[in-house]
Amino acid sequence: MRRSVFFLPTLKENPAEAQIVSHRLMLRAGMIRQHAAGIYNWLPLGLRVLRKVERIVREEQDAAGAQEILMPTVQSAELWRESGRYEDYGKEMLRITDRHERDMLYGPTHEEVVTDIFRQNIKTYRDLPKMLYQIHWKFRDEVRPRFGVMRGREFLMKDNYSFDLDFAGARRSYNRMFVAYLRTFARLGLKAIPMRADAGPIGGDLSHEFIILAETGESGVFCHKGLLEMTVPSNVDYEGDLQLLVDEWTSLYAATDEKHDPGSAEVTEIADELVSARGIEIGHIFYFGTKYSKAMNAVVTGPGGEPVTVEMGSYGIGVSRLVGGIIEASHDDAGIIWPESVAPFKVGLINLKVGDATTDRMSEALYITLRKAGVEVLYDDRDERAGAKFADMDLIGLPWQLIVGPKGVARGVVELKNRATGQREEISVDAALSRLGA
Ligand code: P5A
Repeated sequence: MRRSVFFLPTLKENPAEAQIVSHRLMLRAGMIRQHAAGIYNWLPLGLRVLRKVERIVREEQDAAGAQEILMPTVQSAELWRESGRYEDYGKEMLRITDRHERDMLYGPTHEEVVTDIFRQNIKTYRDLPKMLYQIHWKFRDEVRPRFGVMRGREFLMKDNYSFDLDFAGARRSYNRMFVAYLRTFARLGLKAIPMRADAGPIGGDLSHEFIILAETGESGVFCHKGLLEMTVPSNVDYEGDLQLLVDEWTSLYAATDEKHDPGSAEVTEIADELVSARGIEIGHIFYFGTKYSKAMNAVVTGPGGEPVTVEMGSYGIGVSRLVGGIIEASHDDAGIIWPESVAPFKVGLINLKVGDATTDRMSEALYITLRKAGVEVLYDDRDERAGAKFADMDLIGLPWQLIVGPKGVARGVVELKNRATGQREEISVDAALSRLGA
């Protein structure tokens, strides 16, 4: 993509409305623009990141055996009356009346809709287990939407729902998601800590929140020090028994599950082995048994011909929140530092002297070669000051900067800068290309 045509409205100044660093940087880097309180437009740079996060989330859901579906955003209130949540959900639910005066709503979550799909189409235990997920927009009329995409009113969620014949099966589904979450967050370059949690309005008695550490987080983490050092297995056999792995991760909590008020410091040691920190909830998983299946009559025929009310769980990831969360976890004073797995482009190619024939020729050649090799590259071909180009490239945080100037070109060299380490080195054009995978 050529910077001269790319729709990338970066800002030099810090926008006054942004209180936390990720919100500031997303606005400054031209990723998002606010439409209304808690409702955002995603511009091309932001959308590229959102799609990459989405893709990793999807790959890990598929690997864990879940199947993707797409449910409507606008739902009928009737299903929610059946589950009993229509009145309970309160003001967070955006209620809509259609032209026939029917009560509708914009989905804040999809337990009811998916249970309805299930009961209409699955009748026998032979079709179990099933895990159905979607990646779709939700609306929750939050009292205090804030921090940009972190606490939006409209936000993108991955929501998965599991259906099993009995508790043992439901537990296996829960464990699969637990492990899929560890893998997903690791691929996104995040250290996520599973914490026992309240089930809240979703209901149920087994639940974990996944929290990434950040000074600006709204959740408290209170756990054994060892949990911060655990590493996620790079290879998982989902057909094997995952209970041991989950037990290992869940054995390292503090003695109490009570919500702990973290101090201001990022991670504080509060007792010999216990640490307290502040973090952002990026995922939340629930086992709630027959709460919805019973109320909505989601029943299958069991092995002996008897009717069995299915056991369910639901599993959410805040996909749009993750984009902000990754920035909270990875930035410096100059801007964003994208992990390669979600970077909007891998390389920022900077032409330091537009109009100089040899520099132009070299830059164009590099641009074409990288693109042909399938390397995602943003080519800054604008006639701007070098300082402005560097600042802009640092702000948007692409992992590599390839800098082409007249002096280097005369000697057959270019400069390669690593955004994360800040390290710059002069290397030959061929070496630069091979380092970038072209
Ligand atoms: C699980 C999937 C549920 O809704 N039902 C379907 C369950 N869980 S949850 O914890 O309420 O939400 C799941 C994740 O969505 C993100 N999230 C938000 N992101 C941005 N803005 C919001 N207002 C918001 N609310 C929830 C969180 O990451 C949460 O873990």
